[in-house]
Amino acid sequence: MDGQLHSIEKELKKELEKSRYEHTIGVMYTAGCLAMRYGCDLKKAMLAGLLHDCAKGIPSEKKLKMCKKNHIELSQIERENPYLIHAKLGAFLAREQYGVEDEDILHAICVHTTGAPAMNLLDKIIFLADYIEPNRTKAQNLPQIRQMAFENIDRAILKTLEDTLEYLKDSRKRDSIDPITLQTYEYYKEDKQNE
Ligand code: DGI
Ligand code: FE
Ligand code: FE
Repeated sequence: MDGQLHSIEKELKKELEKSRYEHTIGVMYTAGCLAMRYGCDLKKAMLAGLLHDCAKGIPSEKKLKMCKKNHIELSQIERENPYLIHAKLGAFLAREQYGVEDEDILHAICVHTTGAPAMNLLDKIIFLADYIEPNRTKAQNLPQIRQMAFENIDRAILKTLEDTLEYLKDSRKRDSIDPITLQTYEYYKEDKQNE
């Protein structure tokens, strides 16, 4: 295996809880498969998949402190829901701690939780791989979205966003939905209608 991937894997194994580490490896290989399907750079997809949750093990208070110290700007919704911060902070750590300089990889890590309107191919691959990797079991419609991911990536993104919003509306206060998640959903809904 690629030396960089291998050494980061070893580091993450120490940083993350076992189940989170297994999820991370699942995302790395699923991102690799999607990269093969859609003609994306395989190494970049695997590296972004491997590192996407690298900040997940940091306690909320520490995440907030690290963002302050490193001038990482947070939105209101991120301050209220600190678990959302692992995306932005993960991109920062991927650069500072794991030595990744590729801006595409850092961007894909940064937008992996909420998505973003007009995502590039690598962003889409990481967003979806995170949702469908084999260790995921809870989301509704997983078999359908897993198949769709390899047939029509934009349709799979739209379905994932739709289900995530529905889940968030059911389980939390409506105002804890990140406006970026809503904007992303609206963007891909429009996009499908114009097809
Ligand atoms: O870090 P992971 O658990 O692997 O996955 P993730 O980074 O996609 O985070 C998943 C959680 O993020 C899931 O519970 C749904 C939630 N999420 C996605 N969009 C939003 C959101 N949570 C809030 N509060 N607002 C959002 O817009
Ligand atoms: Fe995540
Ligand atoms: Fe994840």
